[in-house]
Amino acid sequence: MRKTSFPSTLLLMATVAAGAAPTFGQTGAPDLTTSSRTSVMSAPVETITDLGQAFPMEAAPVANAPVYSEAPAYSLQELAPEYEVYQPATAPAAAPKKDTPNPAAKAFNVLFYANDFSYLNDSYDGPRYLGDNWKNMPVGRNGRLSIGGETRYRYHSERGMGSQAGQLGFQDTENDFGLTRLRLFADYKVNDRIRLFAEGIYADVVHSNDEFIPRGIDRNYGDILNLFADVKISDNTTVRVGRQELLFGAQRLVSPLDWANTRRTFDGVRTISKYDDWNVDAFWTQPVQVVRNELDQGNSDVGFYGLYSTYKGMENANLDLYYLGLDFDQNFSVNTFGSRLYGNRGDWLYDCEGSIQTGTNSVTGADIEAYAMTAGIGRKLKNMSWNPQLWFYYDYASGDQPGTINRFEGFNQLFPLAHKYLGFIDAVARQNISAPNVQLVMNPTKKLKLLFWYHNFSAVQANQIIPGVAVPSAQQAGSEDFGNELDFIANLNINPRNSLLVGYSHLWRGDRIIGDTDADFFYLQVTRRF
Ligand SMILES: [Ca+2]
Ligand SMILES: [Ca+2]
Repeated sequence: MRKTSFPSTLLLMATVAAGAAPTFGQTGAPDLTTSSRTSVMSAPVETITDLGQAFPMEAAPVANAPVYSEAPAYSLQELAPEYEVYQPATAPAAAPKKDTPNPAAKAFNVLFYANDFSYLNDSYDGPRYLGDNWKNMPVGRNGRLSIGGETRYRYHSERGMGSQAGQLGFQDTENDFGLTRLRLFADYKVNDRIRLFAEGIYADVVHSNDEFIPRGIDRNYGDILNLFADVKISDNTTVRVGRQELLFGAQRLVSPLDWANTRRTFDGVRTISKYDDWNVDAFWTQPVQVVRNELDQGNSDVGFYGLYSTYKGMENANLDLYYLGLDFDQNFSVNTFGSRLYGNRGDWLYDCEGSIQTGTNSVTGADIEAYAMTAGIGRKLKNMSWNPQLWFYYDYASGDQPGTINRFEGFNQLFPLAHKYLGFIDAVARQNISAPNVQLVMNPTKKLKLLFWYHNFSAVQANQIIPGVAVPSAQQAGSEDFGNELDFIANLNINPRNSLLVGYSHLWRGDRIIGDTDADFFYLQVTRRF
């Protein structure tokens, strides 16, 4: 057993360091800027925000993309239903294909409002799938209507991952449950200038063990994910008004969080502008809070706004520059300035992102001074079988220094796809973390993708907590060693509309963890789109 003498013990839960305090509900970002702490037992495990997060990562809009398509610039290939393998858009078309690619393979996007079924026109005579008859249907004089959706089932087997009353991660818990979800959308392009888009969701949990407490973002008994109008106001610019999901860059800071059973969304307005070398988006929104048995509403106490731009003028590389503002009325105001450079040189790949944060915590009066960075370099191993792609990453996010009472140095991860990064067990959020990690992706066949990802986690500030995402933990001050995690995924694309995902993760707890066991996570997911 590890020593847990009180003064040297941090009793905390994930959202805590983060400030168990006010969260934005499941769809919001954990309040990572308050520095209050709560004891382990008082930690309401089920309120932990921001659990899920899918794998999707998809990048900035493509040059020359149709106005309605936010198709990934880097058509990062999909591993999980939305997992991508890095494929620079500007690189020469991959391997020469003997047969023409199936256009259906790219029709669905992580964001259903960016789906593109325009290939299903009168002259198309390629493969067809369930639901294709409802796509791109002529309506009125110039209108087109597409209707479709998705069913997803995921079975979880979790050990040492909490989600029971009074139990944190790395304690003796076992939960087996299933997550079910249905999404339906209708996309009506009225004419060249106007478009209406609606998407709904129903998400639920099935489980048999009574001790299990579903996470807040597992259930939503009928709600609206997207309901907006697009109006093209000039050749370059479209204005979008209404409820809308947001996805920027590699989703390290802003994501619809597809892994979650409910997905994250926002109410507000966004302008989407495309020029020769630049895409520039501006938005002002309120995060929508998931309430399982009521209609979800935007949180009027919170403002999330910003400017996200992508420069496409370089060969084989893109540069993102952004500003993101997050105001939480009585709690804090944080500004995030960042950039991301990603691309390739031959078989070498790179993906680097850095952001700094300023602002104030209105509860403590402290100034916010924080930063985070990711440096990734990858290589396509072309001469090996299964087309491996190997990546080395280093992720760093500042933690609060206890000695500086007037400054809060903990990074606020905003609204990320936290599940994808820093381990699929979801025990580590992007704050107070130093994490070298290695990723290997392989394609044994066209339809099968395998991913291995190994992480090492250390605290930047040994006396501060590393917040969890879905899995909070009790941690001991003084030790930096959080542990190591191995993630494995196999994804089979049965066809462009149906996929099967199997995953297993194990987290070897380090000296820092106060608990009885390592964490194990097995899951199986079946997705059908139509
Ligand atoms: Ca609801
Ligand atoms: Ca401080």
